[in-house]
Amino acid sequence: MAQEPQGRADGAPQDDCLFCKIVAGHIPATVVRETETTVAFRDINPQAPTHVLVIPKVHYPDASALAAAEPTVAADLLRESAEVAAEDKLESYRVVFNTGSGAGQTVFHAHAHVLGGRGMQWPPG
Ligand code: DGP
Repeated sequence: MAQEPQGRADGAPQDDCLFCKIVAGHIPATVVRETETTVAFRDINPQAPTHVLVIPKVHYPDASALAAAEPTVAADLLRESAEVAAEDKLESYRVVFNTGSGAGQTVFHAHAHVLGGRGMQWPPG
């Protein structure tokens, strides 16, 4: 299992963070929405017809760390997830926060996966 990096706790951008580079515009992404605090862009490896990542512009290693440090921005992720679903006209959708490598987290910058456009099973794999 991959070693999880120890993320900084002050929200500052990290030079080695892929999603910080997307926030900065240094790596291209298909951005669907942007607010003062968040960016939403299509996942490079979509698992559903709609698969959008909603990320905070500040850097925290996962959603729990974000919620502890900046709860209003964590709420912004949920609000923007709903906006993404509405824009893609999804009646049902799933919002996922993979937290820790054992749960499938591979990018240690907080993000919500917004998935929809197909039937889904429970429990997830
Ligand atoms: P997670 O496994 O929960 O950490 O999700 C990370 C997601 O990030 C994964 O679904 C693939 C996506 N991803 C990785 N690299 C890129 C990239 O360069 N661009 C975009 N748009 N998505 C990426």
